[in-house]
Amino acid sequence: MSSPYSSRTKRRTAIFKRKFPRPPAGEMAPSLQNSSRPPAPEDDEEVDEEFITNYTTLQMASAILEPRITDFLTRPPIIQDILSTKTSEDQDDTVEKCLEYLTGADEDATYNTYGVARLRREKHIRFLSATLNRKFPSGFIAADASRPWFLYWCLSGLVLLGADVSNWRDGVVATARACQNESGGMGGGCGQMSHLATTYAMVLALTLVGVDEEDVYEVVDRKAMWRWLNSLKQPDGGFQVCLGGEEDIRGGYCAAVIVSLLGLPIDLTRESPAWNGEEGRTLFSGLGEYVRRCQTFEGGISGQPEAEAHGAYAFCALGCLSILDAPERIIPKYLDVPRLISWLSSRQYAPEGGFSGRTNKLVDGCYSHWVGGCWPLIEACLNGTGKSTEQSKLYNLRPTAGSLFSREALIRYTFNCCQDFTKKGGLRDKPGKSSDQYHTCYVLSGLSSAQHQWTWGPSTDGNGESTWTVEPYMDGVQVFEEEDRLQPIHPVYVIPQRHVENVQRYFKDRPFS
Ligand code: FPP
Ligand code: K
Ligand code: ZN
Repeated sequence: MSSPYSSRTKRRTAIFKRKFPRPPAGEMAPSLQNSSRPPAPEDDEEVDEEFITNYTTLQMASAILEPRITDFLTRPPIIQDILSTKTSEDQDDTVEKCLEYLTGADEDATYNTYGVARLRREKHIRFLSATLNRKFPSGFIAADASRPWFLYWCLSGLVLLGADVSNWRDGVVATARACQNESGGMGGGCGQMSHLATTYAMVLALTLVGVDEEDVYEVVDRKAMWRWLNSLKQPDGGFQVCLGGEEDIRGGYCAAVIVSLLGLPIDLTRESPAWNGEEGRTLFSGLGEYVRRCQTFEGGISGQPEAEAHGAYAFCALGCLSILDAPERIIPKYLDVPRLISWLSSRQYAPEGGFSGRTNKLVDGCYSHWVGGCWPLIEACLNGTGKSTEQSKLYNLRPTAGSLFSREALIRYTFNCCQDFTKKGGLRDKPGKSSDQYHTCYVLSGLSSAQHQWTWGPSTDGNGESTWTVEPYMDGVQVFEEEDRLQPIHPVYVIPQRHVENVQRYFKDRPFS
């Protein structure tokens, strides 16, 4: 039977051979440097096999000292689905486009000897700074409900890139003041209704600029915030994202972040919809159970019970649980970890190297964080101290040996496919899409996570508590340049650890009035 893909596959192989002359699988790969590529034939030109063979021999001679690149990152997938649909066509187009970039298609990029494009650090810094400094034209009216988000995305991206953000401090405080409502929480803009997502983003933005100037934290009306959170807490354990709005797992994660950073009490007020007369119920009662109800038949996590599993919600679920208790205790208590790992693993695609957000959809750079950011939390669950819980025994959960995902593949996707190499800068979903602040933030967060090793283990204070520590990830071949390593960010709060600890310390014993 002839496959509907055969002509397409032939074309791909031809493109591939001329772009990427290389010895058979298992041997050394040739250099991917711009300078060492053969001149590309025109699109309809026959591929000259003899030329390719000679060239390959030449390349092999010069490639002996170079590490090989795993085949699955340089060729179309070996197994193709025979059924052709819009979905499979989009997937094929994405593979083809990504292969071009993975093998050095961008004329404006500079590649290292591993074929990895260099980080355009200064350009990305300029892209994000320009957003913060700019007055937006009327076309941006829809973004008026996302002011705190733009602040968080830009400041977080800048901090990841190692830039100083202190000069935006006053602007952030002024925006926080304008977005905050007397009834508690922050809206997306001045005079807008408070929402958990925008409050979360605003609190993170404040912690990003407040680390060396703690007065900044005082802009938050904590008492009103606590009352407002109480009004959103639902009898089934979850949170509405705004008064009368939808209840979903974003609400649970954002509420847990806000409470734990601002040191709010978890007491439940009698006015809360969740109050049922039972003493001892708190803002966190039933939240683990709510998260459990979001795990789907696929093993992934949906926004609400009975919906479709999506990577963004997997991160919310794991982040939320990791705030409520130690990952090794609470994650296996509420989630079927093996099935979640299986689903998360299925999100990384080859040869693209990036992650998709859900089954049968395309890779997208923002999932480098939403999916990629799940791995340190899963590792903490598997490797954490005192892990002999009932669930971990039941599932025979064992410490990990090495990474649970391909860091190299994600790193190649990020540097080669997600950077905008024009003078605009910034990072993007995938080749062909334009860069934006949201993708710049989360592509960088995911890259940072792939470049570091976070460990959850006994604190060196010897106080018997566990804590997060971080080191640069150094195992195996490092395909990116050391200069292109980003700053680490906390795996639960997605801001630097120093900022998390500073705001928590500030509010720890502060009177709550
Ligand atoms: C689908 O978009 C996207 C979703 C179903 C979830 C989006 C949620 C977040 C990005 C994060 C929320 C988290 C917090 C903390 C507020 P799509 O259909 O355009 O993309 P896809 O094809 O990749 O699924
Ligand atoms: K998407
Ligand atoms: Zn995206």
